Amino acid sequence: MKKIVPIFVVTLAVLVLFNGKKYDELINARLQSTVAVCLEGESCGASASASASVSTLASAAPIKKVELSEGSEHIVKMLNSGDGGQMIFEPAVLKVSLGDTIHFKATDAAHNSVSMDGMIPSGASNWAGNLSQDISVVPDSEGVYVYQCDPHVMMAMIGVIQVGEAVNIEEIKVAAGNKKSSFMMNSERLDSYLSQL
Ligand SMILES: [Cu+2]
Repeated sequence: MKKIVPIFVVTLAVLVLFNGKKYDELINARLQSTVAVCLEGESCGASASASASVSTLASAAPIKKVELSEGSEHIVKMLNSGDGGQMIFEPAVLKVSLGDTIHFKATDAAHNSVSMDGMIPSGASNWAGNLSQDISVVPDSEGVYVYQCDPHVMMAMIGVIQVGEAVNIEEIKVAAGNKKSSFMMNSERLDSYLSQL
């Protein structure tokens, strides 16, 4: 009779192992099954080609990095509506050299350009234009600057300028993470802009 207990334990262990293996197989099978992605009018291929088209789709939108802007004078328009959406600076992401001038143009009225507190290189001078005012800014330090339009900052009407090397990018990313929750609309804009540097 004493042998019954060990046999029971061994049987139980085997069952647990077997079921565990089965469970893993189930999970693997589920992970391997891909959703077929087919274009209208085309026949759906085998699962191999379906998974291939899934990975193609996933890598189809790489982040486009902004090139160093040509020349030493750069224009940023303040717009009610642009290619990137409503209430927007255009271009919203700019890479320039130290000593370059950025001209903010009040193409549409009731916007301004104001450097954001805690989002410019340490020791750099801030700037603040009036509403509907064209201003020209010559950043005096290397690094990343984030600026806003005061009336539309809640709609993430912001812009990013990299002057020379992005020496303060880590600080800017931390500050951007904290700032994001204050945007009522377009909260993905700042991260998206920073990813283009
Ligand atoms: Cu504005």
